Amino acid sequence: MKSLNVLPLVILGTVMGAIIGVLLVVLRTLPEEASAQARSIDDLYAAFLLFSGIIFGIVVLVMLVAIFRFRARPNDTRDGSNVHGITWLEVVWTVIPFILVAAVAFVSWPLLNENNVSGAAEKSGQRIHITGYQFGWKYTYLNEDIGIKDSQDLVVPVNVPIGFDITTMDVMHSFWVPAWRMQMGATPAQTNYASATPSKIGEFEIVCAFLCGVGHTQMNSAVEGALVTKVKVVSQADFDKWVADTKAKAAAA
Ligand SMILES: [Cu+2]
Repeated sequence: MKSLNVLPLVILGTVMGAIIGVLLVVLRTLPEEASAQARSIDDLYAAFLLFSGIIFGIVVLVMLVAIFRFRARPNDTRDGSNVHGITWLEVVWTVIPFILVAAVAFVSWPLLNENNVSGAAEKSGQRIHITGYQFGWKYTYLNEDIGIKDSQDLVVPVNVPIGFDITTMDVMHSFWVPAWRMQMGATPAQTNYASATPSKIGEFEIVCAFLCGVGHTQMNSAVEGALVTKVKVVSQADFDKWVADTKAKAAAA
């Protein structure tokens, strides 16, 4: 029976995969980083890309060589031998993915905790309730001194931690601000929490990240004619002015 010498393939696959990984890290075209948390998320993403590239290199190289080496020759109509379980191999292919997935969790969990600024938002930032619906978002500002309800626009002050409570009136949606590297599902009959500290003044896309029905594309502010508007990050003075104007308009109506 033919065999395959796997070790050199693993070494070559690691090198090729590392090159692919580095290329992906260098060439990646992520949106600008517009929150205090974005940098650390991107660094983690780059590490995972490199890691995934290496696994990809090994798996694909071993697979391609095996496909070539064990291919059926013309006129060879024999069946393959009937292999019925190789315990050590099954243990290996269970333990290795377990270790990999656990390692990913071990590095992600502390970072997600560190990036959670809900507590700071509660003390000295803004708290905003987001309600998703088919097909848009409504924002209610929970800080008592603000009291804006069901706004169609999301305006927030720069460099202030913002805590979001997210829910939905109908189906599942997912509130995503790519430039903040923040995404959280909106689940019916449940409140989910997310937070971010916007670090750049400007307008940034808001995208619904779950396919939520025929109007799903309308929940992406990057789509022309979309109902959802971009989030506006402004200075504290401009934010105060927006709050005063919005309240005056509501009072007049
Ligand atoms: Cu949606």
